[in-house]
Amino acid sequence: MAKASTKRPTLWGLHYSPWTEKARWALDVNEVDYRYREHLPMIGELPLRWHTRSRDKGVPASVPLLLDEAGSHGDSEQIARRAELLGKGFGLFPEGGDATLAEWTERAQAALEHARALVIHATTQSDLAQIESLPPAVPSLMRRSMRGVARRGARFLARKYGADPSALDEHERALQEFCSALAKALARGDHLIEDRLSYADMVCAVAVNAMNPPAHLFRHKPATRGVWTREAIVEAHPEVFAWRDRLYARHRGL
Ligand SMILES: N[C@@H](CCC(=O)N[C@@H](CS)C(=O)NCC(=O)O)C(=O)O
Repeated sequence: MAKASTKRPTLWGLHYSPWTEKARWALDVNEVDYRYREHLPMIGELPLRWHTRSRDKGVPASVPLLLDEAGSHGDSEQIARRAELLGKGFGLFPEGGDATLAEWTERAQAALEHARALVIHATTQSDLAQIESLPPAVPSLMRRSMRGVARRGARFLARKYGADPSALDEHERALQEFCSALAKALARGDHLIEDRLSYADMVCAVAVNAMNPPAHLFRHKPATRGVWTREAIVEAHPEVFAWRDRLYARHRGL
């Protein structure tokens, strides 16, 4: 049972974003009762900046963003730690696991940034993915003519996060290296710290999602699934994707 709270927390996120997924997963395993709200890049930028106005200089306003009685928590790891306090205290940050956790958090964050650059590049090249990314409220007759809005959204994110969509080989190589290192670490067992699910497993699994989304994502958006899929990496590291699927089946109910 989640601990009682006077105000129900609200999580703002992007449902397909791996960063949002880290926060949701941590809130869910902790059985925190929260409301979810979908952020719209570009359009939601100003309110997002306002809610995260206490962030450090130079840090972009981003989701996931958790608003609760203690204030705003604007970073996925901060939210996961908060989830441990708000909820049942699952134990995502085991004592003695700090060094391993810091190492994988850093590697997974770098992998996510490389993956984001590739997704943005692929999105700008795919008319269909741009159409699929428009909000469902846009009527079908208008979707094709409005795909430029989605393309502007992708370029906006590239500028905001400093993604370099021209260094395609470098991004791909970095992702291959991340998967090789992860496969090596997982050869000892399914968990990176002790023999149980921790935040280190979560950050790596969501980084893997950014190279090949789990089955429940983009089910009816084949072009979007395509821009998020790195075929060569999926072929080179089937064990890593099989691990992600096992983790999701056992610990995410998906
Ligand atoms: N430090 C943040 C980074 C999150 C992040 O990069 N979020 C991006 C995901 S693409 C985002 O908010 N994009 C939407 C926007 O900037 O409007 C965390 O780990 O939570």
